[in-house]
Amino acid sequence: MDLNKREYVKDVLNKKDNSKVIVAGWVEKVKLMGNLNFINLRDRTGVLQIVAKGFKELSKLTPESVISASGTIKKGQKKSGEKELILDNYEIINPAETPLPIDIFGDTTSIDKRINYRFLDARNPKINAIFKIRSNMFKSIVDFFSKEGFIKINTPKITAAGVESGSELFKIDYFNKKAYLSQSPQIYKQMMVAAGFERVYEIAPVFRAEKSHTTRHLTEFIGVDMEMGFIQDENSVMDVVENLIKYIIKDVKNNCSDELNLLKVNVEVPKSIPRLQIKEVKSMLKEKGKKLSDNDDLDSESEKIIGEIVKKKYKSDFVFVVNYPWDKRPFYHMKSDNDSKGTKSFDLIWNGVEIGTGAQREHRYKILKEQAKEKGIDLDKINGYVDIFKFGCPTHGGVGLGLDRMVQCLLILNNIREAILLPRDPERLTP
Ligand code: AMO
Repeated sequence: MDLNKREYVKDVLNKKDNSKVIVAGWVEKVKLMGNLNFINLRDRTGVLQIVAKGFKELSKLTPESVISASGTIKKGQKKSGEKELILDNYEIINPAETPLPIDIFGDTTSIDKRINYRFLDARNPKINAIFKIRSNMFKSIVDFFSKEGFIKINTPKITAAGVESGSELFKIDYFNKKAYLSQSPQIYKQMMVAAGFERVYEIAPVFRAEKSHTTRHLTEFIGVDMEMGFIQDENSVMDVVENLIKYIIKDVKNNCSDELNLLKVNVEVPKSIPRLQIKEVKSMLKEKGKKLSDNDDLDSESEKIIGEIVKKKYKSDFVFVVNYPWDKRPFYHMKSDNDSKGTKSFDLIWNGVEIGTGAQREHRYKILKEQAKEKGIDLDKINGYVDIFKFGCPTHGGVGLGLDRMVQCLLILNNIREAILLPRDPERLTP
């Protein structure tokens, strides 16, 4: 059968009666009724009923086999009048063995086993829909940044040192030298602002050697990082992040309504995202029985509670928490103007999960050196970083967002592993 002439199910369903077509896809179901047999054929666009008069050998056709089929389009017998294909001929491209190792269309297989067989799992239209939406989110982010004049950069993922003090590095053997997998493009995005690009972004893998067994941590995730120059303060960055979020949700709603319906997800474009001082947030938490000291960070439980409070009080799924304590922020965050214990920083929380961290950066060489010293970091060890601030660097700031967490939050998935095709965590290196 000539696969060059193959048409998609979605298009075939709109053809006039008596049109001759060739389709190809996976056998979802075979119904044997003696002389009149039926095949449900699925491709990436939908499911088509094939009516086979005769073809007794269809009893041997196993579910999930891949076939091509030719025939004539006719209005079907169903009430909906949906078109069917009256089969002339078919070819088995690849037969599927039985039994299938997972329950593709049911919910009896554990997520762990489903991921072992992701190439089967993703044949479920609901799973497929998650990744179509994820793909659209990626496109929305690229569209938004391009529209806003950001340049897309690609930075090395094999590096000599890290800058994210809190997270662990994966060591690699680099021709007998020590090297690490990149835990953030932080240095490079700041470097490219100083290089004169002013506005840069990157969407790329980020590696974290954290032994976290949670529903929101991966050891390899996709970071959406941006950095922008000549900012007034951290609010300039939050303005852009807020517009990005609105753009993504609007775009996904416009382009993925079928997938959102299939997943029964209703998302609203936020009107505006409240910006709350961390001190204020801590007193709200205290009222709910969660006590944190001035220097504490928000743990995941606090983020969950604050998500609920904000939803009730501000009718918002999102909140920016601002002015995190210097104790808990990396050395490159700028300290607050009137409070050396605070920073010009923020986290973005979506339905109780942190999806982004950002700040105005310290661009003044001397002060940056002092801040590094205060945190016990030897700046000489990250030479490339120091030089950025010696030869003309504007005020700047940026954010790092986690794409996988954003997909998880948008689709209200209970595990980040549902939001990424092939997750990596402390226990998983395959497939
Ligand atoms: P941070 O370390 O907070 O900040 O990371 C930014 C965002 O990345 C996501 N994220 C993760 N997603 C999945 N698994 C993980 N283990 C994981 N760790 C982080 C989260 C988080 O908000 N350089 C700064 C960003 C900046 O200031 O521009 C940074 O990397 O969504």
